[in-house]
Amino acid sequence: MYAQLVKSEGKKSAEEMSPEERAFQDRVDRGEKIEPKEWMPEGYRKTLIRQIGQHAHSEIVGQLPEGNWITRAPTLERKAILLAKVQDEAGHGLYLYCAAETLGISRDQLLDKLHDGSMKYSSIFNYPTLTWADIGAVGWLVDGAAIMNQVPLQKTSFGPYSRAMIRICKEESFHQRQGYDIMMKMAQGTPEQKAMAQDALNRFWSPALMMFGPSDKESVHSAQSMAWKIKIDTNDELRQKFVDQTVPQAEYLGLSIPDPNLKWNEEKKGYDFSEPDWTEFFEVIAGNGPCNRERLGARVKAWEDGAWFRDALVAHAEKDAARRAAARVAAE
Ligand code: FAQ
Repeated sequence: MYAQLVKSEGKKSAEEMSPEERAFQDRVDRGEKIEPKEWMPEGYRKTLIRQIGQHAHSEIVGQLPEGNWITRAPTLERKAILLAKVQDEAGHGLYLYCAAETLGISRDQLLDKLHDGSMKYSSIFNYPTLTWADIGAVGWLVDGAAIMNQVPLQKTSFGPYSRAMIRICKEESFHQRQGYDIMMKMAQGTPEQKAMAQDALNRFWSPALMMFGPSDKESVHSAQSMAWKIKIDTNDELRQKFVDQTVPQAEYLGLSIPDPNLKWNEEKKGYDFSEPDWTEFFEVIAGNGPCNRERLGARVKAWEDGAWFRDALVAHAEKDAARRAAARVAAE
């Protein structure tokens, strides 16, 4: 089974719910925010830890494909912008780990689960960034897909997650614009640069569609997560919105979406498009994508290399606490 951490048992009917669960569901239905110390069903808590934790891991692992290009950015200005963007992703990871910690799990526990493979991060970061145009495609498509998913999450029912999303979305908009700006420069550049931009779009299009998760009929968590307003839209609804928003942007760039079945459908007022290769998606999330081992290896190494620093911080905090305690005793 590809979903491993929390088994969603399906949405309960009002009759199946306990009185506490019914009262909780009423609060969610009224649009009230749920705060960390308030009563919540265990499944709600676990689902949030799973989703927020995976989201945090995605931000942190997502620094790697872009970090790879900081030393090779074509100008000083591009380097400064990319550096700022990668730092923003670290910040997003930190807000999200803090939001997850309010649910009774520590950051160290979450990181252990990332490192031992029992928690996921977004499939998209298991693809390589081979050229500078890929950095444009990541900003345009990956941040574009991330915003499409995250704007509705500003209204999610859990207070700390919703508040983290408000700030994150502001920064993601800047990220998407910087990616599109790189694509614009490449698409309006020499024929070789335009070909690089097209090649980046060809490789990132389908993985970007996969970011929204499996099709609704395969999505095991959607029904319960939507009832609890942990998710606001279904995977397929968001994927459709993303395609409808992105196709005109590609046309403006003079690039073609690599999908022979892409066609405007007047009846649904949206594009018809090919499903991504779901076999590839399930392979990637099972750990067999092009860069899974490299990405996880880099995170584990960073964690192990940082052990001396974490130990030093703890030793300093303990010494400081002992000094303060001694000073208090001396003053009494
Ligand atoms: N990759 O039943 P569903 C970013 C898993 S942020 C890997 O549909 P759910 C910023 C899913 O976890 C990108 N695994 O699940 C940035 C579950 O497995 P589990 C991250 C995936 O949770 C930009 C199983 O499949 N954003 O990019 C994926 O209801 C540039 C069943 O699927 C978020 O995390 C996938 N694509 O819906 C950073 C947003 N899709 O956990 C740096 C918050 C599904 O049972 C550079 N998350 N799975 O083992 C969500 O909205 C949801 O969790 C979904 C999945 C929509 C991702």
